[in-house]
Amino acid sequence: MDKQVAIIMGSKSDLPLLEGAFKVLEDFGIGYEAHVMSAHRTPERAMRFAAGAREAGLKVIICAAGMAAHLAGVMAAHTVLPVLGIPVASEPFNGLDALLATVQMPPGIPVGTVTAGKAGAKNAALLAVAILALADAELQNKLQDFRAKQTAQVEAMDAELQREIAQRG
Ligand code: RP5
Repeated sequence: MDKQVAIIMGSKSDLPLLEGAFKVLEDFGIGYEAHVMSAHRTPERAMRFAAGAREAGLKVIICAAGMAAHLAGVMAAHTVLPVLGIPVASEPFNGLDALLATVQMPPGIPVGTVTAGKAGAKNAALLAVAILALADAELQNKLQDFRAKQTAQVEAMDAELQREIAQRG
């Protein structure tokens, strides 16, 4: 399977957060690769990876990093591929630092910043799927099915809640 998405994390400590992103890509049948790279601790490796990503056949790069989270920005500076950034929460600022560092890119070098934390990992993967689906009608149909199932699940939760409330009466 061609690897279309790269998931880069600033540290192996970010891995548990990214399980949801792996699962989404696996559920949609999208090939991916994952690496630990740091904008600060392995700057040359991060730069080389981003610079070679398009030629390697990648289509989207997802970066997760905490603290002064420059990973997504550095990747975006070295590629024209879409780069999505997931702010990772860490002490003492609980992710607000990473959110600002990831989202506040200067004009000209965008990073598509998603929700912080686990929800962000899932959303980054879904956004990557949506980007890939622009050129893949089958994938777009799968995305629509995913949304329909999600809607049905929420409606089922409401029905369950109504039954529980009725039993109280
Ligand atoms: C960031 O610093 C990483 O993305 C991680 O979220 C945070 C802490 O890294 P470690 O000290 O666990 O390597 O670069």
